[in-house]
Amino acid sequence: MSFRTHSPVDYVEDVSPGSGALPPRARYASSDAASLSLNGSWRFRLSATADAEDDAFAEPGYDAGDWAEVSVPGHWVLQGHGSPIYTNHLYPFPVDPPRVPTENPTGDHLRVFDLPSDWPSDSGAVLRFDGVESCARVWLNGTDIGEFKGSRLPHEFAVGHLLKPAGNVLAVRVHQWSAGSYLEDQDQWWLPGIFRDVTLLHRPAGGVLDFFVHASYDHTTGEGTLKVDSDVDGRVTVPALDIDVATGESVTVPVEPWTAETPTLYDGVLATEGERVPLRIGFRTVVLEDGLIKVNGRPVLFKGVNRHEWHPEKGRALDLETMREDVLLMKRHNINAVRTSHYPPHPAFLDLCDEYGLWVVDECDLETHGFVEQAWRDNPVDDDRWTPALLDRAARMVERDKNHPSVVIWSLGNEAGTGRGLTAMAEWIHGRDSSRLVHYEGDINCRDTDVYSRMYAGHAEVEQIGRRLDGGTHKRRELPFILCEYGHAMGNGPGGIADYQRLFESYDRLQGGFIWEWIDHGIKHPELGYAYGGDFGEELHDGNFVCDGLLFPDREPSPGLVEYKKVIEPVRIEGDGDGGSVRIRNAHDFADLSALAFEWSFQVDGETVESGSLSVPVLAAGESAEVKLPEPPEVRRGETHWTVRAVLASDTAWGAKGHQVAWGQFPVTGRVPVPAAAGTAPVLADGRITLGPGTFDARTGALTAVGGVDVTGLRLDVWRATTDNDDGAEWQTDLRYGFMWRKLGLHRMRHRLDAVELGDGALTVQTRVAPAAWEVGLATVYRWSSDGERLRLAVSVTPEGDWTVPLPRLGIRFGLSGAADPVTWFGGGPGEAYPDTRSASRLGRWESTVDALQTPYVRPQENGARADVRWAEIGGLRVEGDPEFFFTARRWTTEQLDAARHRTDLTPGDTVWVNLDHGQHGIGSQSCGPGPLPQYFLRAEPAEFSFLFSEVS
Ligand code: IPT
Repeated sequence: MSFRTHSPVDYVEDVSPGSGALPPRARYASSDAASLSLNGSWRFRLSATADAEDDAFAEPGYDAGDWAEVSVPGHWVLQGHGSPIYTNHLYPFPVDPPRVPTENPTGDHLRVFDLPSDWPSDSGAVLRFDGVESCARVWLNGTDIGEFKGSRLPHEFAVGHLLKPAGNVLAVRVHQWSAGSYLEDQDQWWLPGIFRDVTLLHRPAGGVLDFFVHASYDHTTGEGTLKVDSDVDGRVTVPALDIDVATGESVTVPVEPWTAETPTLYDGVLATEGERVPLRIGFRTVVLEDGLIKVNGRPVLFKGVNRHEWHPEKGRALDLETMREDVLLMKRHNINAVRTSHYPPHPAFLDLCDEYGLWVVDECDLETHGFVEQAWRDNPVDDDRWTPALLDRAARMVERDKNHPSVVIWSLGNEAGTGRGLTAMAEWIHGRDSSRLVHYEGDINCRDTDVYSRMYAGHAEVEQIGRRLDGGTHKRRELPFILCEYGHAMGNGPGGIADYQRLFESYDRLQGGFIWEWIDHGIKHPELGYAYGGDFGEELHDGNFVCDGLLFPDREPSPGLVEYKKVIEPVRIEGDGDGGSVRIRNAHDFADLSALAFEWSFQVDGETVESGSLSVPVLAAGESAEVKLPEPPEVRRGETHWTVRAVLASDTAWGAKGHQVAWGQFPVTGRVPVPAAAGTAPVLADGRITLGPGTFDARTGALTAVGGVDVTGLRLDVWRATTDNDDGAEWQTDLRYGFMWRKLGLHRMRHRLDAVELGDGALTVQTRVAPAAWEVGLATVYRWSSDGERLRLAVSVTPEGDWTVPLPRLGIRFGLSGAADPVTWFGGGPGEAYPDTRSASRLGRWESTVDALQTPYVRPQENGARADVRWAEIGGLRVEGDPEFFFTARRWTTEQLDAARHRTDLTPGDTVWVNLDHGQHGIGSQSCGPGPLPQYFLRAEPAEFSFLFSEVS
């Protein structure tokens, strides 16, 4: 006999999208119809299973006085009830679709509300949920009005007949796991709850239902054509364009087009008998033509990011200001496109994209990545029983977002394998909206899609694709290419993005890409700083793979974002080689240069000695000009540079006058050679050797002081606290050097002292630096000399044995005692830079503190190196490098940095550890993509480099 018959919670495991909801329709931000936000504090009760409690709580009069309270929108696991789980693609429950575990955290939410006194007395009303994870059942005043899945999609219910003026009881039961969870396996935290707005909307008789704004632009005539299809007839007015037409009728007038660079929106109104809805209309036409994505007749280059919704305390429950901050940060960092990975965002985000100007790839709430573990068996997207749910998701996205000019591409979802369900979605979308393109990366042959899209392809392959030598189906060969994900911004990195950008700008077919991803999903944590996977005791998790953004969790830009901003600048500023003029190229797709002002400055040894404004012709998009620079100032001695900057000429919606958009820097006269510093002989006395300002231990040859500055532990150093990109993802088939370095023991090098030799002009210390267990080593000679005032160290390194791996770093390290602040240097700055992340590093004089030199990656790792440093002063010591060096200083050792899991594991000691590196290995993107390109390898080869030490006077 079986006891599992019909249960009141059967809907949870039902593949259907739900029941009771109204058909999906266009979203509009406001109207003159009344509405009531039901956001705020709700009563809350958590149960361990879906059916632990009956539905008595939904009945009017139920006393929930002893329940907890949660904020809506919100996730209960971030409000003290249960905890979040992070997995990349593994389902955190047994895979047996559509069944889910008996342990199914279920949150009953209760809210009692009165209608405002001026709420209209006619009965039409709709209750709207903008996002609930993952499945909800809803009762109003004791009546069951339906249930739904599709976490990041809106659901509306007709409720007018159930409303009372006062004491309405809205009960919502939310289940963490449902059949829908199988469709929502995006790489992110699993966060149940009512995480977007809940709103009651008055629906007046004759009010607006669904409508579709068609606003196209003909670049050959400069005219826009507007037609608004509406389920309810009415009129459309656009005062600025003198438009007043009936719905369904089209009208063509001269307009300014909408582009991400010039986001012209026209305010209009859709008026039906019962309602007036404000419209924000952007005229633009998206087509596939000549194998390219063109908007308003021109190909576009996506300089994009993948954006998950994230707030370090509120999870995916974002407020408007946070969304605006995201958009402003993107605009200020030259980003022009967003892929809404991997679900439609809060609708207000798209309003902001329309307003400020960002191209949007709007992606459906769909990912079934976990099925990859079973060779995609039982994948819902290839099982007709699930197709209604997939079509429901496609429709809810397209219908909600179809009136946004910013949305230019619909994406079916992410990492869901292949199958008939995806084809059905693509067919439906193409049929419903022929004015946009369809994307899905998993459709490798572009059977259903209009764009060839890949993720994390290496540079060489991208170049092949750009050259159209990649083969593939006939259809695919005709299509443009985008990298929907590249440049994995986990920890330090991504490296190599400038090299991608060069490819994008060299081959028409390559229409750009989207960095993975916008922001680290760290959760603010009292002891750990920011928590990541595993910090909540999850039995399965993927660690800090969830912290892979260009922003830290608190939205501070990481060096990766600064680098990206430079790499994608919309104006290219290059020197002509002889210092007399500058070449300016307008790299926009649409905008001319009228919004920008140009400034020149002239630096001697990194200090600006003169500056002025530069008059640059108002170049159209794509045009270049050679612009003459003024006569350079007379300079007797020193290294000189021109710096030319493009800044906003006046305040814009997203940036203030003077905001720097682009810059270029080029040398005029080269570096003055570092003096030789020889002539003084080392003197041995009392167990010490002195050589000019240097004091050494006579037995070991170790430097102990430069003048009055104590120095400890100076020696060759090859180890860096491996970055996420050094470690690489475990599925990578390429060599993962982080792993190999550790295996070889580069983190535990032994230093054998072979000889301390006193000569006439030098103190020479011979050593061999090598790891236990292996034959490889680095014969290292430290040769000290002095002119009496300054102390010169020449290091020569000769690899011995069979080195099959590059070195993490190559240089020296030493400790300084006490506070070493301030730190000043002449070299690259202001931020960190590594061989393949150095585009944004600008030569100058910089001042900082040891603490401020650190880049606070959520999982601590190598960071903070300043590149191309000529000299640095720290803790009373001055160091000049020949050649230039990478400069790093911190209040903990590399070993401590390497061992730390969270920022809070790092506590400053008494010593400041300084690294002066002749080289660093590239960064790459191997935490998900390819490693560094060969030209950024730090190979184990013979090397010589020197430093000149002196006491700061
Ligand atoms: C790719 C996913 O699309 C994205 O959601 C994220 O997981 C990213 O990787 C890594 O952070 S999938 C990967 C297997 C290429």
